Amino acid sequence: MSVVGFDIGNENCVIAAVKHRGVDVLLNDESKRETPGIVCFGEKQRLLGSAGAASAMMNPKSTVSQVKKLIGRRFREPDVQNELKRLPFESSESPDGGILITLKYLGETHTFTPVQVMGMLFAHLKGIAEKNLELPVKDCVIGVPSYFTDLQRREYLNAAAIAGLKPLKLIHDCTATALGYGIYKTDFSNGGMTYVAFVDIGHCDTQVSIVSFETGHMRVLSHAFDSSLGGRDFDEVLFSYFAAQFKDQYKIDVYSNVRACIRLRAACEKLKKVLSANAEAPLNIECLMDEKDVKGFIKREEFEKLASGLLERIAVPCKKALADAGLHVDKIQSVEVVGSGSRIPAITKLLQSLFKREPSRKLNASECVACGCALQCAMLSPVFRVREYEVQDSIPFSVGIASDEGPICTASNPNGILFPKGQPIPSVKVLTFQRSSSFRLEVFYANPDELPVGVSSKISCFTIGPFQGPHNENTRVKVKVKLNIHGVVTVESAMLIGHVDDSVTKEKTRPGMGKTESEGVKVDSMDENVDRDFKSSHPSADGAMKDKVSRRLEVPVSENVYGGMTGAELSKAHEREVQLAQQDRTVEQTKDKKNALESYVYEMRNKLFNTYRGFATERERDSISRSLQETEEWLYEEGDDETENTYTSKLEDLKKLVDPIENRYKDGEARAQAARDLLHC
Ligand code: ATP
Ligand code: K
Ligand code: MG
Repeated sequence: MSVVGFDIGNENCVIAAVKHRGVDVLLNDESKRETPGIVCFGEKQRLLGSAGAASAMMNPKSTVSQVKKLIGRRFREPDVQNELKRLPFESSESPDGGILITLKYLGETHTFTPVQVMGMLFAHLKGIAEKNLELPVKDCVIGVPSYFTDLQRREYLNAAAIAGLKPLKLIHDCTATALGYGIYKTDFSNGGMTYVAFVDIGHCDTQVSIVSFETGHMRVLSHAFDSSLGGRDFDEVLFSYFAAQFKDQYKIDVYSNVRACIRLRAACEKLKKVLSANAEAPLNIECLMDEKDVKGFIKREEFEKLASGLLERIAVPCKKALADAGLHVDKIQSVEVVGSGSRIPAITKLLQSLFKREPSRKLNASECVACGCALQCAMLSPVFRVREYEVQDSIPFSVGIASDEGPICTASNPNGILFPKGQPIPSVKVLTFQRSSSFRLEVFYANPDELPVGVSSKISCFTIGPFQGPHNENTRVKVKVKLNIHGVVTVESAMLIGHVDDSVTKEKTRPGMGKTESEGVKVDSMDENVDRDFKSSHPSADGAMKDKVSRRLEVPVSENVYGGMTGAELSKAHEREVQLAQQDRTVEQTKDKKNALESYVYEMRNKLFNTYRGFATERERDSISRSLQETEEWLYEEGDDETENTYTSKLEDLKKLVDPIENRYKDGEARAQAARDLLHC
């Protein structure tokens, strides 16, 4: 079984795998270490990754990128609207408020959700990994931004399921990076505890985490982020600058032309990269629009001035991460900068003055997340032995819970917050209710200020029941709420405890619930954290049940995730992906068969007049030669776009003609060899 880590970037995806001798980054079909996160619906088949990127310009309206920015989000969020404005494909609102992507494919109009497109991308990356490892790939760990909501995490898991992957864990990007950093770390000078700041600047986002390291152990102290600040915003600054300049200078409005926009953006990204290594850079685009060639030029200084607002924004999550970790900047022993968006020299300067030390670039900026994911996967997989290392991560958003009677406030969580910001992942809390019939629990983000702007604070709703409690004040329902390994909130179980009337429901006794779970999840001590629904009318005293026969009855739980997929929708999406993949495979196989026929024609024509010359009569040669010629012409005309079977049977027909001659040649060769052997005896 293979052990794989995926870093799904907005721009670049990286795949890593643990092999016997460490962690390797896997190469894609173009032998590249990074694969663009692009799905392009081509004329006959889908083109994914590098192939997708290569045809994006030809086919902008059928090319989907930045799907990570769209997954698990609402169509009407202002941020989503901004995003969609830049993306050339058609989009609309789904009946449940999500996003639908509409495009033409194989002559028909198709609609996909971001989850489906992400599923395609996952399937592509899975394929690359399988080809590399020559093994099926299923178990994996996938990196997610720390600011991903419950829904976004669930949608990632759905996309993975569509692709046939089984994530053992969704891990925060910076946590993965920190794991790769910490697991090999041996130098713990200052009293055994080291604090490190990880700053990851990608294409679309900036994430900062403060992590403490000790021997055999790391703990994430804080996560902070700007979910809409990354390398592309620096491209955008250049884009606006040149768009304005070209309007004056060349009288062209690039904003009015989709293709011109794409080309200028791409040129600005290149220019930005050149400016990372040079003090000035030129910009030349031939025939940008209205048949005009454009020329521009900018100095690094000028660029930094234009980008000063963005640079200031990078400081915000850095300061917040420090404040949330409760650490003064002097305590930070190292600032590890990753993500290719951070390669701008002005960013290094800014981080240096902020953290009062030179940022370190020891880690591989583009590969560290994927490698950390692969390591984590190996640690979770039963088939790999990895050194004992404890990773303690936490959520950056406070999760609240309310019942249909109102917020559930307890002594330990007076504000109705179940999992406060900083809560370790995974965690379980047990709530106790006195109810006699089914009830609902509403899970939500308790502090909207912690969320990215415009993100809904509604998460999910769980129905506990139906059950019929006996009308007995000592009967309680214990609900285990879990913040699971992916950072998703679920209700793990609900139990009816007390005097149970056997006629009401079938009984299922369970040995006493232990304090620790088999999966190694820490359950909050029951005594301290049996959080009681204070609003219930008869709070029962602890231990009231002890002398009596206590019975436990499992109560059904159903969940409704706002904006999420149902099981039926998920299996339909999976089927659709299987179908689309089959279609792609057919196109590939047809291409292969066509190529095989074409090469056979060339090879045989050559052999007929050389190697096989002496083994065919003139008549045979003429007739075969004619057939080869006809096939060649057919291939260029009506046979250009035929089915796999047609190419195969054409090839067989030709072989029937050529085989006798080939056999004669082989016989001749064999006889000659035998004669030679005889001579040598
Ligand atoms: P995200 O983390 O936002 O999902 P990602 O992981 O795909 O995205 P990265 O690959 O880390 O992002 O970074 C891509 C960004 O880095 C792009 O905006 C790209 O222009 C920028 N970039 C790459 N090389 C350089 C360079 N030499 N100088 C400046 N920027 C660069
Ligand atoms: K990346
Ligand atoms: Mg990234």
